[in-house]
Amino acid sequence: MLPKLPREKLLDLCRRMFVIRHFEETLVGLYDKGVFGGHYHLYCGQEATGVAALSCLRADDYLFTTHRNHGHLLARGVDPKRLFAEILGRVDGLNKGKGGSFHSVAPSLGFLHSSGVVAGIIPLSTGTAYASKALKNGRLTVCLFGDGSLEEGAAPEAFNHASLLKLPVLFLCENNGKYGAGRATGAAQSTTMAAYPLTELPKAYKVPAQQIDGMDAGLVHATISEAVEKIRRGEGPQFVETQTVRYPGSETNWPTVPKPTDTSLAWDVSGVPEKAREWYRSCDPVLIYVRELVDGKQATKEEISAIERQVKAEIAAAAEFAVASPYPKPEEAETGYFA
Ligand SMILES: Cc1ncc(C[n+]2csc(CCOP(=O)(O)OP(=O)(O)O)c2C)c(N)n1
Repeated sequence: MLPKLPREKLLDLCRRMFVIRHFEETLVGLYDKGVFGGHYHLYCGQEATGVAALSCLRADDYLFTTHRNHGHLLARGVDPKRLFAEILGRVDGLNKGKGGSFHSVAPSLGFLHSSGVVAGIIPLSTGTAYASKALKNGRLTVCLFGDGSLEEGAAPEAFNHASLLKLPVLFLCENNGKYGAGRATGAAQSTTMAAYPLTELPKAYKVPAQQIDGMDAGLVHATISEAVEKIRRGEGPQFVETQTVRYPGSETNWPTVPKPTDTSLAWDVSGVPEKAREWYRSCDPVLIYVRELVDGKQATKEEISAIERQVKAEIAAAAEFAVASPYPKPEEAETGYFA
């Protein structure tokens, strides 16, 4: 369903989803051409969660994210030029090219840390929530992590503290394992987590928890808005698990693009490789959203294509900017770090 928002806002969410999708598909192309090295992770397939959830926050709220961070940074408004440059290790990057894909941060937008250590951010988010409560500054913390984090001891420890102290923190678990390999159909994690459904874990610590469809932007928006309101009212931490299906191009460690995304795929997938067609037809959250906008008479196909064309041009220019940006100077190798 569509979020209950004015048309302008609905179209802005659409634009942000396109930014993430085209940014990452372009990134795969840069990697394939050997423009940068190292491992990176795609957020494709989770856009309806990131974009809809982050649209419910205030500009001064804190955010923490993981290795799958590009989508969160872009959804919050990071300049694609600076993020490309960061991932490519260039001096114009968000963090002067020293953080790379895994550790890109944007403190001015609330992102104090993104971590490749699974679950590492969960206690940190509880820390900022504790500080906000002590300072009475009204700032909420949102901690975005994958389902794998719940297998780490840091998660229950943080839930316990957040619950006892009624801290203003939203634990947002993006479970991209629905129908994943080696998992019972529709029942991901039943083989790796004794606490199943995953919401049982936070509930054991009296953190209210719910599981929702993460490909439904309207449902994500409604659920997160309500959770955020409860936290701001002082009711303490909330936990939401959004379920998504992995982008077909992320099935191996080295991402590929089955077919570059285009609005036209919302209605015709005949040009897509057979094994990815079903994903574009029924799982792709960007295409689901595009179909909902048109069916709900909020935009015409042409209007959406025009937004997409503008985003594609912006992303192409951003990639060009990053490729032209120099590497940091060797004498700067030891600056800008802390340990
Ligand atoms: C503490 C720790 N243990 C193991 C790893 C290796 N590792 C990297 S990604 C990953 C899986 C993470 O799964 P999930 O949190 O569900 O995120 P996803 O990549 O599926 O989005 C693991 C185990 C790590 N980075 N940190």
